[in-house]
Amino acid sequence: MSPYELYLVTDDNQDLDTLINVVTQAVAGGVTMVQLREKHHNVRDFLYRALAIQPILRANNVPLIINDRVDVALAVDADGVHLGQSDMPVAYARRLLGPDKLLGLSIESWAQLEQAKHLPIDYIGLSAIYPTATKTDTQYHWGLEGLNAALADYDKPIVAIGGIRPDNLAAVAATGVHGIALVSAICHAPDPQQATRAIISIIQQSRACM
Ligand code: TZP
Ligand code: MG
Repeated sequence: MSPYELYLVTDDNQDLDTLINVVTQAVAGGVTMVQLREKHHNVRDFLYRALAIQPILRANNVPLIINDRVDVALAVDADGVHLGQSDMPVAYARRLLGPDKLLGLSIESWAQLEQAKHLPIDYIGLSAIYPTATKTDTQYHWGLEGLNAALADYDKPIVAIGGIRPDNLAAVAATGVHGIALVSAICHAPDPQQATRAIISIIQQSRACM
């Protein structure tokens, strides 16, 4: 199983108690990686939120990835960083992080995918597969066709993100993509643990049909 298989990205609008509850339940349900994505909190609260969820993740051997901020990741000794195209260039992030931390990069176009082939990253986030209300400024929508073409073109692990929900999940998983990243399908589920279990079962069934 890929370590990226079910990659939870947290919802920056959820308060600390909700964040802890969602992460606890998602881990109990079987997510394989968690990215803390903070767009509204200051750096101090970002760091405290990372420290709040880190023990849950460590106890379950689930890697913690920090979105955007290399400094926060280093300060809390997270397992990796996920960067976008306007964040610190990955070559510099790699210098700070050293060889062992995971480093992911969001890819929003074919030109960026081409450039990514030469970068010191561990995986890419293919953004966005479908339009999504969670992030309304997505530049390009890959769809299943784009995802399949990217999988054929790029050697490192690909995590699909954006607009993936229980009803379109099976088709995305059936492409053989290494990981599926979700925000709302888990964070907004009435029962995140049950939702996570159901999602994993759909992913495993789709893979079994490949
Ligand atoms: N990057 C590209 S789309 C997205 C991010 C963080 C949001 C995905 O959220 P959802 O609710 O799983 O569509
Ligand atoms: Mg970013």
